[in-house]
Amino acid sequence: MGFCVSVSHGYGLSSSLLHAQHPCSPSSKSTLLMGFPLTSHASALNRKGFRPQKKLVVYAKRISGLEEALRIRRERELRGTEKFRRPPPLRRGKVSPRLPVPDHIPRPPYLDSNILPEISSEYQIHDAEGIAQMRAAGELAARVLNYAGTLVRPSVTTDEIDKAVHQMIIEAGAYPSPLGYGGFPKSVCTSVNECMCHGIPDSRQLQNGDIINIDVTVYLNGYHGDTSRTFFCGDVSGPVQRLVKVTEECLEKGIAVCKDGASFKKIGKRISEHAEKYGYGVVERFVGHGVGTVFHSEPIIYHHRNEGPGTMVEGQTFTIEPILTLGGIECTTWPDNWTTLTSDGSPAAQFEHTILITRTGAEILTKCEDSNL
Ligand SMILES: [Co+2]
Repeated sequence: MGFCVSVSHGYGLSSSLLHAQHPCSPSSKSTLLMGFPLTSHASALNRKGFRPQKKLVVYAKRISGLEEALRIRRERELRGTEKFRRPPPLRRGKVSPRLPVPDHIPRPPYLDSNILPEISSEYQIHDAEGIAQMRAAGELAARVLNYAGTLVRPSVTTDEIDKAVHQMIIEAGAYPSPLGYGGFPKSVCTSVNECMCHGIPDSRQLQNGDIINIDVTVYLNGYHGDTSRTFFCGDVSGPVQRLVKVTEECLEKGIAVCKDGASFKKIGKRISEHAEKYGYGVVERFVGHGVGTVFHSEPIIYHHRNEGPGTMVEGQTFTIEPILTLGGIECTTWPDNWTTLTSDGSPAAQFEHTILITRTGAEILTKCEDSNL
């Protein structure tokens, strides 16, 4: 699902530090940096190992020069030779009552509590039967997402998209995984413009020029399939279109390095390299995750440069779900404890697939044959 999980410090995850308890306000960001100093400079320096003080200064200067160039480029894009007009800030609409799920549909185990479940520490590695079930869950999630995308147009509300997604999922005999997860009130996440993830569907009508990420997770026969895409609503400005396109490319490039035995840290390296070419920020706070019979488990998949441990194993399933922004990567969470926006109001885009690791590569389980993806 588009519920990526929120990173705390260290390489592991602690559910007590998930965003519901710790919205990523600027103050919590500083905690993150103290305990988890994997900014692009720090990790670049780590790779080089110890350096004498003088060289370090030179190196830091070079990096800050590069960052400055990237910042100027981003600002130029925001000002826009292509007339990028920032839409009005996102406002919360009215959230309709929770939709019912028929009794015969099996429910995931986390519904009894409004507290976010612990992140399971076990990798999810499947036998042939499990792989068949994962394929089925992934295929349904992809079809639902594709359908949801066809509904995107000016004047449609995100609540209407939620209702349609909910209906399609229960008609397929599956449960919409986000519904009731940690108290989440809806069946899908809809994240518009500067909302980077976990937007709650509501009465807001989509506007011409909006972008919207729709994040679908289904729980089918005991297995979760998790996928999201960012869609255009009407005429989207050139700079924002480019952000969306590059974000999708970043997902593809992250997937391309995956295979049995590959290091997880390669994913973040490859994604960051591509995003940096365009001067886009890669959000660090939200990460990909193991997915299968459990919604969120290890491994934690960082999308930024990192020195995290671990290698991929054949038969393993996890998500990759990078979020890129046209400006800064700091985020702010609304009092609803879910809706997370870029702090500077710049647009954000996200794409996500559930993948299966094979001996020679990765199979995308949430690829929709009907779409271009
Ligand atoms: Co996810």
